[in-house]
Amino acid sequence: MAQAGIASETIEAANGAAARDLARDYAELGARLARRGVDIEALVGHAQRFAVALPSWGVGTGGTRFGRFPQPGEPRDVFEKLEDCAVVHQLTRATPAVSLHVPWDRPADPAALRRHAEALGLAFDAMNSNTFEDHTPGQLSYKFGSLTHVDAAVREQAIALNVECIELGRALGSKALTVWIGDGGNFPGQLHLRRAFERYVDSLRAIAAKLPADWLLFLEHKLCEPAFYSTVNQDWGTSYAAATAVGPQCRCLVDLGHHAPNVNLELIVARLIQLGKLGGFHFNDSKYGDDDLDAGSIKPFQLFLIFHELVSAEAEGVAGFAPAYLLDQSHNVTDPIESLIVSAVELQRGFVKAWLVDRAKLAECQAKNDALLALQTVKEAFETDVRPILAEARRRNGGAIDPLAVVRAAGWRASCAARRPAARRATAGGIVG
Ligand code: PSV
Ligand code: MN
Repeated sequence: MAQAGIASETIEAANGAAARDLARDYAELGARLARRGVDIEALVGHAQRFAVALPSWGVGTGGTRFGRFPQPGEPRDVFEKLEDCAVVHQLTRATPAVSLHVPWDRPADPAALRRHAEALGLAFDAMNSNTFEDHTPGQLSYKFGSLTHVDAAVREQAIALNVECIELGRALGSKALTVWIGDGGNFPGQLHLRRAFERYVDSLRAIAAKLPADWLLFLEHKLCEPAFYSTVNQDWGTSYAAATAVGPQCRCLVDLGHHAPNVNLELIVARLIQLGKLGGFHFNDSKYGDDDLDAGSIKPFQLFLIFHELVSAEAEGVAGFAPAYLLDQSHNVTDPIESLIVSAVELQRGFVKAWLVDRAKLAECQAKNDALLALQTVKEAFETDVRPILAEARRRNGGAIDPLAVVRAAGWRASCAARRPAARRATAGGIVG
């Protein structure tokens, strides 16, 4: 039976205590926005419909190659992972779906897992295949690659796992498969760079041939790691070339942490929209290298500018524009549930602020080459404090006005620790499982 999340009375009591201040803040912000000709109610509507999927692997503590420091009460299987995800959604009302990783999340009974998710009010987003680790004793090893391996038998094995993901996803109601491979070379000369890419495309074509007509295949690129010299799908250009070669159901997925420092991510997003190949996102943030930190924690302006591109495309009605949003970050020193709550809200903040941009004024600045006023126009939206809008959207959707305070006060982590003795090692999570 699905473990009920936080008692609704707890949320209602906390909301009751916070309601008066929120009403006052909301009215003040509404008046300020009205002076700018902005209807606060429209912004609440945008906040209310914002949704980002949760990674099943994100509710476990992540780690680095130097170690991992697990939380008490970490989920021990996919059923418990969904219970934690449900709490994030219960409080934020912004995370209604979960993305699974196979074989980490391979259920013995998919129908039972689907019933469990439905009982928790959750659906399934994109499936993910793990061919970057060896799982089963005696299997062919992925040490030197998977979909691009020089040995056809290893490629077949990796293709078969992806096909299994599609079949499992069909049983669960998913509509997409995300493929990230760790394939690449650690030393110059190790790989024939062009041949490896050709094998990648051939393997992807074999996977795409098994996709139901209403499914999408997302290709996730990554600059480096685990291969430290060359990565087969290392950047958005490579990803675009592969997605184009594979066909119309294949799109590019942008993980914000998978680029060289200073790369202009919003420009990549704009290009992929323009080319009709933006599949979706893995949201996170990073100071140095990877998908390490929580969304919006380091570069909130960049996150806002990415949403500015996304919202512009939506507002302009770009044909076929419907990217998938997913969080993918490594929670090494925080409670993963708290990080996911804060990150979901951070994304929603970027989304709502992007709707605040005065697009007519911006178009005018662009037409006049007024660079300074153009920047001020986007900054005006970015600098607006939209917290009352986000809180009001959560309140109206039945979530918590202050989700972080509620998850702490309700003692969810402590109750998990009591119910989930760490008899065995918690399942994989984060960058290093
Ligand atoms: C790889 O770093 C990645 O971003 C891919 O999305 C994986 O599926 C995920 O992290 C989990 O390791
Ligand atoms: Mn990712």
